[in-house]
Amino acid sequence: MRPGWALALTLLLMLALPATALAIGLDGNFDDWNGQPNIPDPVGDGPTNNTDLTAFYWTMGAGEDSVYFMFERTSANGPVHFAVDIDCNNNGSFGDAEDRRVIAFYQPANNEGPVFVSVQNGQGGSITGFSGNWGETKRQGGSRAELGVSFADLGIDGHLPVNMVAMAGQNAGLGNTDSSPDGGTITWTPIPVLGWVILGAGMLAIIGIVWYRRGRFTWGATSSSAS
Ligand SMILES: [Ca+2]
Ligand SMILES: [Ca+2]
Ligand SMILES: [Ca+2]
Repeated sequence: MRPGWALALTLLLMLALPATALAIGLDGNFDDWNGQPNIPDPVGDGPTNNTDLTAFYWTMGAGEDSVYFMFERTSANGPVHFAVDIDCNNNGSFGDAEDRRVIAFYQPANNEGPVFVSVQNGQGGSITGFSGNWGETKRQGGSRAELGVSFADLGIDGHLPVNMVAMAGQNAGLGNTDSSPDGGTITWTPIPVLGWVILGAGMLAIIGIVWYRRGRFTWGATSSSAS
């Protein structure tokens, strides 16, 4: 392989690494979500203005032990229950004990955006709860809230695919919601094994190239001094 190619491959890997290590800060600031996986939802198809999802974002934590979600709705100031159902055992049902429903009760105020998270299993049993100032304030528009959940609380290790659907509803029971995607699910493997295999293969290729070039150089020097 020509040296230029090796350099190009190295640069490619350097570009790939920060993408997998990008960290989301739970701080009610949403610039860190730019470029993260997301699905937009139509404006105006929610039960009410307050419960009209406009986008759902998801990504993995930098420490590979948690996932982050971000919900966006139309600009509205009322309280709302955002939620994501996760088919953790990937069997097409959200109702198993292995599955999870993550509910974020978001109640924007003038100067803060409190988010109260409860994690339940697929049968409604409580797993854990926590809260933080992770949403926009009313003054900021009152439309976005972010949160993080550990793999441990989800009962997953991140290496197998899960199915997800996001919702926004007025009540904790989430009986009448705006769902995203409409009539489908998001399939996601938080830790993409194939990505790391490709990255590992790339690193091995570079090591091989360096070894080969150094070997040839030594051989060439020896050869020329001998002649
Ligand atoms: Ca943030
Ligand atoms: Ca919508
Ligand atoms: Ca399931």
